[in-house]
Amino acid sequence: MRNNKENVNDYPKFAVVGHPNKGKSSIVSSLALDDSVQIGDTPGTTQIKRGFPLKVDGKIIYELFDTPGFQRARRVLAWLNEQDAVSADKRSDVVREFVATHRHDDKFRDEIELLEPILDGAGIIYVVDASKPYGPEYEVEMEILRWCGQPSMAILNLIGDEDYRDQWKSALGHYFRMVRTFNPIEATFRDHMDLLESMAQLKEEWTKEIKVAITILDELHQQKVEQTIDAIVDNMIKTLSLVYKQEIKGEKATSKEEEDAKQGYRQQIMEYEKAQEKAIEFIWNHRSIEKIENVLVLDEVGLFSKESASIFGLSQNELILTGASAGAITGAGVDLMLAGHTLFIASLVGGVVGGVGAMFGFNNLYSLEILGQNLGKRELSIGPMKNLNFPYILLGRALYHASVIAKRSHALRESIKLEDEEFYTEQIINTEMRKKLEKVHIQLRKGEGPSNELLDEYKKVISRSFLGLLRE
Ligand SMILES: Nc1nc2c(ncn2[C@@H]2O[C@H](COP(=O)(O)OP(=O)(O)OP(=O)(O)O)[C@@H](O)[C@H]2O)c(=O)[nH]1
Ligand SMILES: [Mg+2]
Repeated sequence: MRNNKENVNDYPKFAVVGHPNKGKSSIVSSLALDDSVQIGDTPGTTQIKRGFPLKVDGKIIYELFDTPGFQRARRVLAWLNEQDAVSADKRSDVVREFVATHRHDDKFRDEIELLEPILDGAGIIYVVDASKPYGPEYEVEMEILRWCGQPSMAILNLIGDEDYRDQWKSALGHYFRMVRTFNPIEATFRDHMDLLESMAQLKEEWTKEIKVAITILDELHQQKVEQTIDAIVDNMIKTLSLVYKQEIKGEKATSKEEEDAKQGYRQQIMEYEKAQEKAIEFIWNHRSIEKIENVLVLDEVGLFSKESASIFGLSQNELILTGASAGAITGAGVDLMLAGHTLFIASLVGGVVGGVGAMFGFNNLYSLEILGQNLGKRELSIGPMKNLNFPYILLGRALYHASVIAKRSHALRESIKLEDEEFYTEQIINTEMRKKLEKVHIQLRKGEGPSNELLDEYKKVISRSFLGLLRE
């Protein structure tokens, strides 16, 4: 009986099939935006079929079946050919009979797994590695697929550096109406949508639904971008306005208490950043990313070296100007601020240079105060951060992380490296953009909340920068 309450049966389904180790699972992973699909270098990674539905707002828009590769294609085809000659429209029944007859035969386990979703109505996506030469052994597989009588297309995946696509195209053209190149590792959002356009042509009944899916995915992508910007802006505000308080026992803070408070402050900033990254990974459906060094240690000398006096093109002169307009730095403070690159790192590295921070006026960077003298309870208060470069460091890290995540194919299993010095020195925020951002930073440094109007402008600037990075 049809279930018309949910779209249980009606969404398009595709079985991704082919020889072992040709990138079938990688294609499923990238098209289903699902990083839980098992991918591996050894043939036979996928042992059983599994459906990966792509859900948007709880509704399935299409489903991809990951399947094991053909193992005994020749014997299957021999069996099919041994049956009494049947007309083309009955051939899928013969395949069905093959599956029924051999269901418990371990020899054909892989073939049965891969044929089942097709016999249940899935369209066929046949995957080949076109960086290897074509060979007639693939014809047996394609012939079996032809017996299934389902709409089908071939995908040329280039796993290695060679390119035998022309050979493959002439051969595949005999078996498939459509042959497309798709690289699951490097595929961009656009490539994904283009492939869907092709898939929409496979079966008339699915055309409309896949076109709708494309629209839904476009909107979803837009939504993800907006959510990402929100996450970044929220974190900027939270971090830049952070005031960390810690109770002290005596009249004055001991150096240990001061160190603890600084440590607590740093820790909080790092935790905020980690939470932001998690939130952004979640937005983009990356659930199990491994990251190499991801903590806001700010101890990479290269990042703040004198050679790169600017971050985001912030020249020393501009730094002074920004400082003056911020009203935060005066007189001797300017020198202090310019030394800030190294000083800031020094103060964050802790241990070794704990004293250096104090010597050069740690207070000027963090504003370390003792509060509540009269209440019998004394607190050390650190923040908001006064260092003028800090917002740009924070923003640079956030934009870099977010753009890597947003562009990342779900088929990629490599861990990501988040330390890319090059990135920070790039002009991803120009002077005009920076002026707008600075209006908000100034207020946050003063411990004030920015107006909605300023905040809107702030979001727009960050959004422009992020969209630029996505296009790169
Ligand atoms: N560089 C590169 N590597 C790829 C590409 N597609 C797949 N691979 C790699 O090729 C190997 C096999 O990929 P899978 O997606 O597991 O292949 P499969 O066809 O599902 O393999 P089985 O399940 O064993 O049949 C993995 O190491 C992938 O990372 C690609 O387009 N480029
Ligand atoms: Mg696989």
